[in-house]
Amino acid sequence: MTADTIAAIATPPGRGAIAIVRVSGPDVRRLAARIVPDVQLRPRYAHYAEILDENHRAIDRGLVLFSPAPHSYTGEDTLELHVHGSPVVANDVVRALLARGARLAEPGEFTRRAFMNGKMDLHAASSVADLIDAETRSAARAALANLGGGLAGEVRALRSRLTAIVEDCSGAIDFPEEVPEPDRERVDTELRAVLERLEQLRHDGEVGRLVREGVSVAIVGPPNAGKSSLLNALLGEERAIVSEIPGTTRDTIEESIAIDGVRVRLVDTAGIREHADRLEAAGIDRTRRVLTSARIALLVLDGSQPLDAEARALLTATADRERVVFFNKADLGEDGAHEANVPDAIVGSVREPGTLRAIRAAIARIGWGGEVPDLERPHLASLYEFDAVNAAIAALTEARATLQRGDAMDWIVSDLQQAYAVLGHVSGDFAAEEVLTGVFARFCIGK
Ligand SMILES: Nc1nc2c(ncn2[C@@H]2O[C@H](COP(=O)(O)OP(=O)(O)OP(=O)(O)O)[C@@H](O)[C@H]2O)c(=O)[nH]1
Ligand SMILES: [Mg+2]
Repeated sequence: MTADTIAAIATPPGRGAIAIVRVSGPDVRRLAARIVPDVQLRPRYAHYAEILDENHRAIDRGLVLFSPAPHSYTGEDTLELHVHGSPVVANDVVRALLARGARLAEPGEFTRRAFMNGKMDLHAASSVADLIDAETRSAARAALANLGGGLAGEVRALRSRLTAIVEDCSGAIDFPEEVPEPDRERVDTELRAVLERLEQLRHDGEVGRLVREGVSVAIVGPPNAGKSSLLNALLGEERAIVSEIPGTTRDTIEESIAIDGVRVRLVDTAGIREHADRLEAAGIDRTRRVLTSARIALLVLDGSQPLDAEARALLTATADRERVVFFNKADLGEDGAHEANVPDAIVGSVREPGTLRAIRAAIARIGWGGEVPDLERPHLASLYEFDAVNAAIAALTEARATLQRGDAMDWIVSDLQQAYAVLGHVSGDFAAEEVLTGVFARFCIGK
């Protein structure tokens, strides 16, 4: 049990209907006796009482809820004080608690204690922050699936299967006379089954990432092609300045739209051309950076004109990546579009609703295979979990290659042990301090 007692405001800063102050730790009963002396604490009962400051002056009247250990969020004695939603009142309650010996909680410290006291596994604890940060309904649903737990148990089961294989192999290595080598076919089948499950986990995790973070799309092309016009048309509002002067957009403009309920972050950029003044050149540098980091390149070209050198260079530069090629200004002609002859290119105009539909569909096809992503199973969410599962997949793939080459069985043991060890990070059986710090640093104070 943790030695000290922590307190913090759990509701957002600013005015509201109510504010909640949360207290957790071994000293909760004593603190309650001081600041709500009229209350005879009953577990999970809503007491209505006067809350006193350290000089016995009333701060407010509000609800007092007591949850004794271990049946509370943190697993410790906790107290929740619901007061009127004024920042002054809530702060005074915290100040009174601190004056009586409580300590101000660090970000995520309540949830960290819940994890430490075995109330939730690390994966579930980290999904609390994902739920709070969710920006779309599907992101919230996915986080809730993780909050329910289950991933740790699943990964633990995979680890036991690896241990069983290692034990079989070790017996044969240690006592070659008495213990026969395990059947290669059987070991391989078992490894394949574990690998398939890990790959499924990785796949679900990628869907989860998509649902949580959305997809970034860089709108790039030569000056005057109609990039800003496209951004405005997709948004349905005049967000970016559009003009017939090439080089109108100097800085990147980012806006989000939803396609199939997925957040799509559109970034309009400065048109790329060789001979640009200094200011424009700085914008073009930025365009190149956005292009590198975006998931999808949306290349906008003037399809009514023969292609110039910039348009050709961009077509070549984006040929090997995920992209949508859009020849705009079809109302003025399609010469450039026909000349370029790019498969799957969209030929049309930002002024045509059908063209916009085609562009949205192309983003959906590349971004999530056209199927609305949804995830109601526990799945990988943090970077360290992805790293661990990738490392385990690499080690087990190597082990299978060793088996198939017909090499000695003892060679696979270290790969299996490696996979077993890294998966311990995902099941939470083996959490390094850096990982814990990383997980809880994302939280707000009071959670
Ligand atoms: N006829 C026609 N004109 C268009 C179309 N799309 C855009 N334009 C015009 O093309 C000009 C350039 O449009 P912008 O959207 O500012 O082009 P841009 O690619 O953002 O240009 P920069 O910001 O300078 O790189 C404007 O005058 C638009 O009205 C189209 O489909 N047909
Ligand atoms: Mg522009």
